[in-house]
Parts: sequence; structure tokens; C-alpha cells
Amino acid sequence: MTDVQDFTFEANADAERLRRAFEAQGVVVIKNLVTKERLGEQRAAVNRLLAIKLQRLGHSPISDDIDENLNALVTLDQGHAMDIIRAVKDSPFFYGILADAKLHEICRACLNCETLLSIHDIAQFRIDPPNHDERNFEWHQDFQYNVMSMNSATVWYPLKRVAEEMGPLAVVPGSHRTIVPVEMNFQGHKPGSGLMHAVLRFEVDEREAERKAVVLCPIEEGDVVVFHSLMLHRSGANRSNRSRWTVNPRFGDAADPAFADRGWLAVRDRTQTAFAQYYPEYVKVSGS
Ligand SMILES: O=C(O)CCC(=O)C(=O)O
Repeated sequence: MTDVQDFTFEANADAERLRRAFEAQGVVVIKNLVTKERLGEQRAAVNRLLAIKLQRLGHSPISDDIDENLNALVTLDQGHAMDIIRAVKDSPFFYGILADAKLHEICRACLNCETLLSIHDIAQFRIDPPNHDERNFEWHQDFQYNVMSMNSATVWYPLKRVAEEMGPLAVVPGSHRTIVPVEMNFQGHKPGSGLMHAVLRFEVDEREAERKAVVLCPIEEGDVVVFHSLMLHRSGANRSNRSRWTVNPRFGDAADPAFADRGWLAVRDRTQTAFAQYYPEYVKVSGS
């Protein structure tokens, strides 16, 4: 049985060791990769957005703690968490994460490649409030959602420690060698709603996946998980009293022949009806 220690490394680990572990297991955990200072800056940037949103709703921000401000916000309406997710993704600090040299170095080592691509649309920031399971993922692979290079890396790290009752991520080490078929249903799907996970149903033997699963727990502040786009993984349910905050960009190999040959086409999420929705007085719909 694989143990999380089999694929856990320190931040200064040799690239060759990382590559071999990633190739064998499809996942590595890097301890202390993000500095406490940088995590603090990232939480402060999130908190500024929480404060703006609370003020717009006529409330004063109550704390310098992201969980306390978020709790105040979602007490008003759970939907506000999705607004914060959207704004975080468009914040300069989030672009900084996509451009982070340390993450690039680890991903290049894992993917054994030189030239990375990262698509902003499919980079995720997650807020998983307690007992709010709507956005939880069942067993799945990321490739079918992202369609970058087949050997892309998903990076997953929390802004605050993830303990067992907070719904840690579960992975199936070694599951990254086959593409799992999916059933696709876009009926009723709204781009940008945060519910893209519901569009695909993966044909997974769930009992087998649970039997082989390794739960990545605890993940301390500064630790970073990197897993293969074909790695089977799922969310855990958050049964604590605070949210799970996770940064979740993806990096692909630009030299993947199929990816390069299709002109690096991947999945993107556009909300093209926004102008008509918010400024209908300027829109005349024709051709219907
Ligand atoms: O953080 C989670 O709960 C799961 C995230 C995930 O599976 C994904 O974004 O692919």
C-alpha cells in the first residue's frame, strides 16, 4: 500500500528524484515550498476583496481573518463565495501564482519538460465552506476538463492548514496511466457558475478507487501538492467550522505533440452573454 511519505519531498529535492516519483505515483507533495510571508500576502489580498464585498453589502469587515469575514459574507448569501472566487482569479497576486518560478521549477521537474503553458481560465481558486458540498468533486481526472497536454500538472495548495475534518484531497497513486471514459451533459450548464464538475460523469470503479486511495492530510501551510492530469482524485467533505481555501493552477507541457499540433487549443470558460445581461438597453438581438 502506497503511503504519502513515499511521494513527499522537501522544497530543495533533486529534480531527478521528483521526476521519478511523479512518473511512478503521478503525485508528489512538496513541503515548505511557499513561504509563510507569501501565504500571508495572499491571504491579505483575499481579505481585501472580502472587505470590499462586505462594504458593498452595507457591512463593515469584522476581522483580519479570512474565515471570519467569509462567514459574515456567506451568512448573507452562500453565492457571495463564488464572487470572491471570481475576483481572486482576476487579482494580480493570482497571476503571480501562475508566474511563480518555484512552481515552474517543480512542474518542469515532474513533467520532465522545458516549456510550460498555464491557462488562466482553467486555473482554479477554491473556497469550500463547511457543510457546503455543492462544488465537491467525485472521483475524476483533470485532463477531460482542461485538455492541455496529457502530462499536465495540477498544483493544489491551501492558504491555511487543511486538517482531516476539513475535507482533504484524496488521490489514487499510480492511476495516471489510463484515460477514464466520461459521460458528458452540458444541459443547463452555466459557464462561470462554478459547477463545471457536474457536466462530466466519470466511469470509475469507485470501490476500487476508495480501496487504493491515499488521503493527503494534513497539508500544512506552505506545502504544495502536484499531481498528473490523469491522476484519479476527489474532494473531501468539509465538516469543520472553517473554510478550505485552495489555490489550484495547472501547468502543461507545450511540447506535447498532440497539444502543439492542435495549436495549443484547450478548454476555456467564457461568459459571452455578460453585455446583454447587464446592459440590455444597449443590445438589440437579431436573427432569432
Ligand atoms: O479541492 C478539491 O476539493 C478538489 C479539486 C479538484 O479536484 C480539481 O480542481 O480538479
